[in-house]
Amino acid sequence: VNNFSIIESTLREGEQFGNAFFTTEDKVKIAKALDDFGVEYIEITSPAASEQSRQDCITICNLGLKAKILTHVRCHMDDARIAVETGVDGLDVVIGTSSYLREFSHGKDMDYIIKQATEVITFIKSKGLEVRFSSEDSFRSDLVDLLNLYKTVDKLGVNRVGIADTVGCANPRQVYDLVKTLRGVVSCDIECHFHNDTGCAIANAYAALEAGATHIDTSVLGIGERNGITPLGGLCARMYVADKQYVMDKYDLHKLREVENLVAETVQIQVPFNNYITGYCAFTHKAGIHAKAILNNPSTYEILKPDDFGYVSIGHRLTGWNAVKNRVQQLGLKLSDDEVKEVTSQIKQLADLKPLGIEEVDTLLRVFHDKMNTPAE
Ligand code: HCA
Ligand code: CU
Repeated sequence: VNNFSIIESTLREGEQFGNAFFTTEDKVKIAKALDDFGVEYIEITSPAASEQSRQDCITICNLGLKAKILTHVRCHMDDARIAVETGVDGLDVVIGTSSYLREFSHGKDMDYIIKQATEVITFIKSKGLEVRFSSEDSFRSDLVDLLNLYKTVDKLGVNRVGIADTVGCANPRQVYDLVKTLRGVVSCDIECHFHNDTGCAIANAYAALEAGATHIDTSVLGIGERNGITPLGGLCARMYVADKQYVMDKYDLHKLREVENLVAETVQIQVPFNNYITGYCAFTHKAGIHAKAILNNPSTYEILKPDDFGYVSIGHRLTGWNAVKNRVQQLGLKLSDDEVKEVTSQIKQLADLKPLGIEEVDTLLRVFHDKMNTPAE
């Protein structure tokens, strides 16, 4: 599993999230933040969707980012013709409507689909661009038809074929089996896209990678259609545990919080309290026995090392009040800047004797907060 790329789809799948209305400026900010984080690909909404989408697509292509820019289009010549003129590095082509799929899974119209796919793929390749070919709702499609179709497009020279769990019904074992089978049939790369309706999106991504997939679609905080897809941060947590050095070399994990906060603010949601890595309780321990062990040796109950994700230790004598203010906000406590400065000086005094663990600091902050908010008698 230590050879994969992220196709970051916040600006495509994420734009289908109920609360998402990205302006050009929002898109540019998000694309830059994702590029800083280090994702290999940024997927953006089809330029055929609207004139503004087309212009934004061109704008993002002109930013000169390190990440490759992909757009996502239906398997139609009309869409492909518009997309290849925008400056993108590649096209993620998807077999469009579900009625196709229904016919497809009944074995009808297979010839039509192959003809259409051949025309579109050949055209994109003639422009020297990357191309991925994917079917929607792969897990409820007829396996024989699916494999035949993928075999055909593999021979046409696509860079990747894609599997999409459009409705979020797949479980990790089904994913493993399908990807493993597909791995034996095509020689190109395999991209996977998992919806999270039953909470399997990260596990499914991991199972796909174990079975030989090479590319995983994510979005920041998992935003997308319904309850979304594999979240970027959650996938990073999963892969960090599988191969820490590989993940740390590829991605700037310290920037995860920043990109999540940016997207959360843009679509007006809160980062969930129990979010992977960045949720405010991700590294808090309440049970006395856990807390004590953590203080002696953090790896006792923590498989993710907070420092690797940009957590600044605030329990030492050099702690600045801004770092303390961050933690106060994470804990959902309300303190004025002056109050934060006051509690910071208390932390420094105690830390002069011995560095404090995050537990001790949290307790101190809560006690201080309660004191400030208790009406004087
Ligand atoms: C869509 C559906 C899609 C496509 C996924 C993909 C899905 O909005 O077009 O092309 O990889 O979940 O099937 O997001
Ligand atoms: Cu999707």
